[in-house]
Amino acid sequence: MPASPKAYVFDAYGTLFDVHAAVRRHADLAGPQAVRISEIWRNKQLEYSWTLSLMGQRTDFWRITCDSLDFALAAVPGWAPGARDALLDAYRKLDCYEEVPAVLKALRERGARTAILSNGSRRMLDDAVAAAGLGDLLDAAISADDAGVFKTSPRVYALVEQVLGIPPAQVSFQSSNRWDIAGAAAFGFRCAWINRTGQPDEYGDLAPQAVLRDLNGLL
Ligand code: 2OP
Repeated sequence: MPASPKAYVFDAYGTLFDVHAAVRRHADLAGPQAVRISEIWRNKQLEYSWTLSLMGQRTDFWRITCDSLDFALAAVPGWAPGARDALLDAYRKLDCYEEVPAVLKALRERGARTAILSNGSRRMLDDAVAAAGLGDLLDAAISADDAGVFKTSPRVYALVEQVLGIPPAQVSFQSSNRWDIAGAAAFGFRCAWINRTGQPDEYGDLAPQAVLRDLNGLL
């Protein structure tokens, strides 16, 4: 049986922080198609990250987050004035999922290191971690900014060893994004897919070691 991981590294958006919390918080401003706005916003944000990475263009994830919201608001009618600013402000302070603080605390009590590895810009991650009160429960919040490219480039996953000094085989990587798990598995991390919404599996050749409903399954 493999030894326990020395580090637990988490994707941020969708895994620790609920990306749909911003629209939920301002459902009155987002209008009758709030859920659709949130879905388009997230999907376009990811699309832009992959498109720009393939072009070799370096772009701040906050810029992508603003551009993708602009697309969603242009595509879906019915939102109220002030929606854009309110949604962007809320995105900087997203709710974390309820089990996150206790799970991070328990992992650290076992002696493991804990960290975020995210496409989010350094400032976005600092704001999100502070707003959710997770600062004392994380050893590091590692931004893809430092690699100049977004996940699923191996250069991003390589930042973990550079920052924590722990080799990939001793790292457990958690993400709710199956595409991120595929990238992390290809890189050599042990992976847990946090399948919060019961999605069907994909990327069959790049499977996680575990599929969990939420982060409590790590304990
Ligand atoms: C991340 O936090 C975008 O969810 C992705 O890296």
